[in-house]
Amino acid sequence: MQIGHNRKMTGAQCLADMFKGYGVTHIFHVPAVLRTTFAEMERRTDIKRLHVHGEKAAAYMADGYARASGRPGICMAQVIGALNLAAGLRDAWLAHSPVIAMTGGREPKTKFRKVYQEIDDMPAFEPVTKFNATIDDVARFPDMVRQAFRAAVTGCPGPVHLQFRGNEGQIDVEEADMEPLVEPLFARVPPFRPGADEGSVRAALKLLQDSARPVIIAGGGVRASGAQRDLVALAEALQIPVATSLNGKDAIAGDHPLSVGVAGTYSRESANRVVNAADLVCFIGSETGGMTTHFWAVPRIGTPAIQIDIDPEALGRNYPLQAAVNGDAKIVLAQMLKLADRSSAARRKDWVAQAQKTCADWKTKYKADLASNAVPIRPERLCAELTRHMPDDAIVVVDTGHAGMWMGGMYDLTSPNQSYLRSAGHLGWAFPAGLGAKCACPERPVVTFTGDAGFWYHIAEVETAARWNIAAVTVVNNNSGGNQSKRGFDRVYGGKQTDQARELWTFSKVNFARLAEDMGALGIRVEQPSAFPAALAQALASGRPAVIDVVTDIEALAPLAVV
Ligand SMILES: Cc1ncc(C[n+]2csc(CCOP(=O)(O)OP(=O)(O)O)c2C)c(N)n1
Ligand SMILES: [Mg+2]
Repeated sequence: MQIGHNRKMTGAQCLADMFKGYGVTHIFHVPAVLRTTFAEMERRTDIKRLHVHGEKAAAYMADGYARASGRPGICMAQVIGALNLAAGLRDAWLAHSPVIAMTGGREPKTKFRKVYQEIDDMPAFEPVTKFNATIDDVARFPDMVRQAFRAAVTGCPGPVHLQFRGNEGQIDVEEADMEPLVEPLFARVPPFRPGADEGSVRAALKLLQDSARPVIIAGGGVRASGAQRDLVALAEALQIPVATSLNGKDAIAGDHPLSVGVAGTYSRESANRVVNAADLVCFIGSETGGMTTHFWAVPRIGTPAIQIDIDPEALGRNYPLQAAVNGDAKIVLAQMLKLADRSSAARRKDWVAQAQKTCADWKTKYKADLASNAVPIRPERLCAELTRHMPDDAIVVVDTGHAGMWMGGMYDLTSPNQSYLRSAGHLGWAFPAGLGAKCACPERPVVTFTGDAGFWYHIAEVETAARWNIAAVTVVNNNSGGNQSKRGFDRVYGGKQTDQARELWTFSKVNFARLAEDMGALGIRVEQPSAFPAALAQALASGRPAVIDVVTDIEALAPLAVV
């Protein structure tokens, strides 16, 4: 690109200036990669360069950073760590999170000659990136970095990968005439807010207004668009119950009278019952994937459906549509609200009462578990305590497996200011992602919920959190095993496991509070349910990274999805 302000500079200087221009505040990496760039960053910027204990954790931190802030998260690895980094992009890919991964690569002069530590890494990045490119000439730094940011945040966001020539990206020492121009438009999600064609908006609205039993299923696209309040405003205006996907859990507070909970597999019974009793389903910013729909049983294929999405290819993928609306969720919801016929809400009075009764029935069914004083602690009680004591502006970060099931089903957000980020399937994602979220939003409390198996994955990053004083609070649901696996092993052993079978899913009992203390964090062990609120308050007030090790019941199994 000819832009007229070129000057001779090194790739390292150019890249450091571009990071600064895009507002990058943190880079998560395992050395040695782009060393000269790191030296230039130190001279030219205030960017924090977090040296962490593994490339996968670096990618998860960048992912948590990106999901919490909407700004691309940056992670880096040298050539030998590249596929560890690629593995860490898989969750970002599944969750549409704008992560930019940078790796060292190959020299044209020596490739295919069995260079130490080297393989062709590029194919491994293909399935987990929107844009996967090599930089072989230093003069390409400016346009390729701009393209990386542009690709990461536009349309449906997602990860990108840039491979720099040289196993450690030594191309950054070379000089060229360059302009470190940045495009602030592409420094965050969403860069554009396209409105929808008015005909499609009117068609969707008419279907909702005419319907007696509609339900909205709000997905992560609502968060990406910052459309939570617009969604609630439309639901209130037309009196439509709102279920969410697990990824979209923070689209509406759990205590809102129209909220019915998370639908799908890691879900709440009331949400699935309401969705399956609906005569019209309106998906907003949702992939309509297997997790959200319990593998297309909630709602059943054939249920009349409407879909609103920024990505035209998502429209109608799994449910034939009566109306397809392509646009940014916030703008489309505003368009709908402007045209909405509020008088049609009266038509849905009985339906809303039915949905609220379904929610009340759920609460009655789980009342005893949510209030249980049992020791070891019941996870339901832990979730209820988190609902009661979560700060108003917290970012809640949740792992997968039982952690996703317990928190998806039993925990409620109580304020529109709270955010909820969840693993898109990878065990071990939440702890480093929570650290990344805290780096992105240091002024907000971050509370991560993980099982012990999930915490073990990246436990070394407690030391990173202590070294950089990343004051995220991590709650470990510690049952000394991966007990989500229990049901599956019960099944294969014909209902009753042998003693040996437990070797396949249990661990030794470890006190994570003590380990955390040894690594320089605050560690608190909780064995009585009544002790949890004070532990959480102490952890949040400490201003230090904190691990609350909660000893829970290994026999407690999360309820399965109802159809
Ligand atoms: C990368 C990865 N590997 C394996 C799994 C399968 N998996 C899901 S939950 C789980 C065990 C979870 O154990 P823990 O975190 O202790 O939670 P618990 O079920 O005990 O509450 C496993 C192995 C996964 N989701 N991700
Ligand atoms: Mg466990």
